Amino acid sequence: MKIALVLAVATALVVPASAQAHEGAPSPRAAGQTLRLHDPVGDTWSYSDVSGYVPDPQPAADVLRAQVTHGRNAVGVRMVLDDLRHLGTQWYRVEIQTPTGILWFIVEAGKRHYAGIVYQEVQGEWVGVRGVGHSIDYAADRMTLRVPRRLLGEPAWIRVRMRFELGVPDGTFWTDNPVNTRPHATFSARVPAPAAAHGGR
Ligand SMILES: [Ca+2]
Ligand SMILES: [Ca+2]
Repeated sequence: MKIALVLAVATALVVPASAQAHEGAPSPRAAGQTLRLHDPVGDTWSYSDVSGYVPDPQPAADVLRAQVTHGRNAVGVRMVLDDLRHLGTQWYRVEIQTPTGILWFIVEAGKRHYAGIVYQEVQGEWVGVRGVGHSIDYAADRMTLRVPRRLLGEPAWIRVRMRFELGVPDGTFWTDNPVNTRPHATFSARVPAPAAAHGGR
């Protein structure tokens, strides 16, 4: 019953994507069903409640690579950082756009939960979500998120917008994303579903 409830919530609260559909100038086709992104070293930004974004190298928040895989059963998102550590609180924010909407996922890691907890953001609220898997490997500087396609409505394609944020107790935050060298990420190119996942077309 719990699973059914979560699925209903996820389906009901998909937000129309039209407003953001033109961001990021995606190419119409991604190579295969895996999209690989490479990001520069040192393009992290710091900010706080009282300051704007300032270029500020921070290896513990520096995304170097990312990968989006659109598999037959699930969408996989991987982020590789320069020097991921047990430091402060960390948020991996992953938005998955489909032809019918956008779903927001967050993996939060921090003191006493550096293994990470995955949430779905639904109308500003963070709710637990079943069936979404994640892992954080601090030795490999890598976070992996796996979202079943059924939770996304078995989409013909997806685009992903992702970013990493690190906050430390003095109120300083850093952010980076694998799509550009600016503080704010844009959506990736489309990653189509494997033909077998939507009727063999
Ligand atoms: Ca980077
Ligand atoms: Ca970047």
